Amino acid sequence: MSDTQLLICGTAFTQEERDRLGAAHPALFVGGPDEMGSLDEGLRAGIRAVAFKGHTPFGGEAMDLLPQLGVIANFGVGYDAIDVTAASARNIKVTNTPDVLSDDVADLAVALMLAQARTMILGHAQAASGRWATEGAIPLNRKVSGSTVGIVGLGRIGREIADRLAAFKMDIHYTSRSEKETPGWTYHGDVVSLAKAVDFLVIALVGGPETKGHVSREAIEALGPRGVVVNISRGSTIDEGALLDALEARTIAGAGLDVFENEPNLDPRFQKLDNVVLQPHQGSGTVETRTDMAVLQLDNVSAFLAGRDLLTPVN
Ligand code: 8YV
Repeated sequence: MSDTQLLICGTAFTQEERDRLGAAHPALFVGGPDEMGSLDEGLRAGIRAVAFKGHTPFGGEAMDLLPQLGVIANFGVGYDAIDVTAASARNIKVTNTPDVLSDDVADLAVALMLAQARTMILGHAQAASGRWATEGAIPLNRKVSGSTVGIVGLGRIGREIADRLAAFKMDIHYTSRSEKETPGWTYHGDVVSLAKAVDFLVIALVGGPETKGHVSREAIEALGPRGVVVNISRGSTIDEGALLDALEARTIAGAGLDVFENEPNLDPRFQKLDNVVLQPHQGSGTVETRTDMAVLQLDNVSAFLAGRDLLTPVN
């Protein structure tokens, strides 16, 4: 058996992130859970902690290849790639990186709303190309401040988004597992009722099987022709086919999206749309926040290997 107890798992790690983990604990590396079997059995036998980054499924089969595994420390607040039920059944703890990224993700949600409604992509092209001088101004667009927004999921990130939009004098509506202490905001028991009541629908749900397709075709239809969908959660939380149908037929006004069903290979139907603003899943992607996430992941690994309490366990 080898002395190396940490396995860094995921091609999504930057070299700097790998170096930080490796400097704290001698570590092995694999590109993803599906490559676990390529490690020598003797090396696998010593692994007690996995630092994981990415969105490739991490299931029970991969866990079984690491007989001493006690913790999977995820880089990210969303841990839908990890089969937590399988981990718990094997007495493996899972940790994530909550809170440290909420501000950035909420900032991007607001940016997507503004960029879509104020046609900033078109405006940039007009200014940068010189067409402003030759063709004149772009068509008038759409006021955001003071309009009505629906937040789907008022968790940590949803709350940050709502707080920002309250400063935009918006009328805040939301759904969540249960009604929260939110004076002046309107709770809805289901997403269709929420969509009917608002112009902007911002999805801030956790990913995973429980929320798959939660924003349904019916909800998208209920949003109506002035409706704009913003998604910074997971592509799986909305019926993407229904969203594309509605964007193509203009039965909704548009969308601002940071997440997609099949990342990074987007459905080619997205390329033909002029009523969307698309981002490459970069909600938490600032230098500051990615550093905080990396440090929290490492702190969880270190706590486990030293026999201390985990900082942010999810099971
Ligand atoms: C990813 C994210 O962790 O935190 C999450 O749930 O989706 C992101 O911050 C990041 O893209 C690294 O995979």
